[in-house]
Amino acid sequence: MAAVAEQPDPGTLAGLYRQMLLIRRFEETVYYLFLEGEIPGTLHQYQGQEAVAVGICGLLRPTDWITSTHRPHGHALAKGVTPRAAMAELYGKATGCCAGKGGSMHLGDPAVGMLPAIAIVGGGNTVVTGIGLAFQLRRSDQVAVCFFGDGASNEGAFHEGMNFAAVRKLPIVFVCENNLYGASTPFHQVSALVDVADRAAAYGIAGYVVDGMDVLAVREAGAAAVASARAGDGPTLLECKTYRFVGHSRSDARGYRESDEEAAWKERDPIPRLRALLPPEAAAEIEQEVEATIEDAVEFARTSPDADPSEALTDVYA
Ligand SMILES: Cc1ncc(C[n+]2csc(CCOP(=O)(O)OP(=O)(O)O)c2C)c(N)n1
Ligand SMILES: [Mg+2]
Repeated sequence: MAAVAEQPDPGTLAGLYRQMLLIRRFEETVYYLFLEGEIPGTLHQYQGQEAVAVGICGLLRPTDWITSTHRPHGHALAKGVTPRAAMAELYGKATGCCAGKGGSMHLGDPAVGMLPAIAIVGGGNTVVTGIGLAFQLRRSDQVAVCFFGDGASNEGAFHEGMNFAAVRKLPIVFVCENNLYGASTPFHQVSALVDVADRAAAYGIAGYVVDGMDVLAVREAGAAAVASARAGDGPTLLECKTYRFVGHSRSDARGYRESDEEAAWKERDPIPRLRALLPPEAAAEIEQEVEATIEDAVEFARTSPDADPSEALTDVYA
């Protein structure tokens, strides 16, 4: 694990708390709305993993890009998709970040540097090399970040993407969110290596294990990896050990997990952990703000027009 991180200034700490809480409350709210039948489809939720998206995306510029997965709500909000645009997308509304055509598994917006999320496991791991190569060929100092799961690390795309990025020294940070399971499959049953980070050595790049339940540790490890990519020193693999507090998707009763395992990880919830570093009044003020933001987003989504069927084939490139 990375060393204990140095504490950022109070404004930065407050910002990290606001972002993590925004994601948590967004997720809790959409779960309720999904059960009420207001949100169609299914949801793959991010409760528990907030420190990873917030720790990394807080280091990026609007012109840096990220790729994401079937579990993209946290990445989208952390990279700058507005709560209104994200909520409206989940509702299938024309005002959503993908005009209501993508839904939960495809959140994104090129305007904020997020490729609409790819739900094919490992899909982002090769696509991100194209983004990184474009940045390199243009001689820009932009950085691309690829978020992916432990399950994706056993896909061929993981290996191809890592190798290509390493050999071409592309400006990429690979961020593995190891939440211990690929759906119901425990990672230890499908990997003889304990740490995904150790695989970096096979490609000749650095890999680090990071406490993914500590936003400051993620931020510290991420800062070095982003700086290295931006300086032209090539990719890094960060493995953030984390845990999803909810099922894989909304139909998952989590029968494959022990309740004491869940309780042990809840003890490490990144949100109260950071709150303890803030003055209580400042934290309470942020909590009120976040509630108002979420209420506003729900109201916006509810009252927005549905995506128009006549638009179904616009923005389709093949
Ligand atoms: C190529 C491919 N295989 C299988 C699936 C079905 N599937 C969706 S999510 C998932 C598990 C992914 O696990 P992981 O990469 O650890 O991400 P997590 O769900 O834990 O965030 C699977 C098998 C898929 N979407 N794509
Ligand atoms: Mg996983």
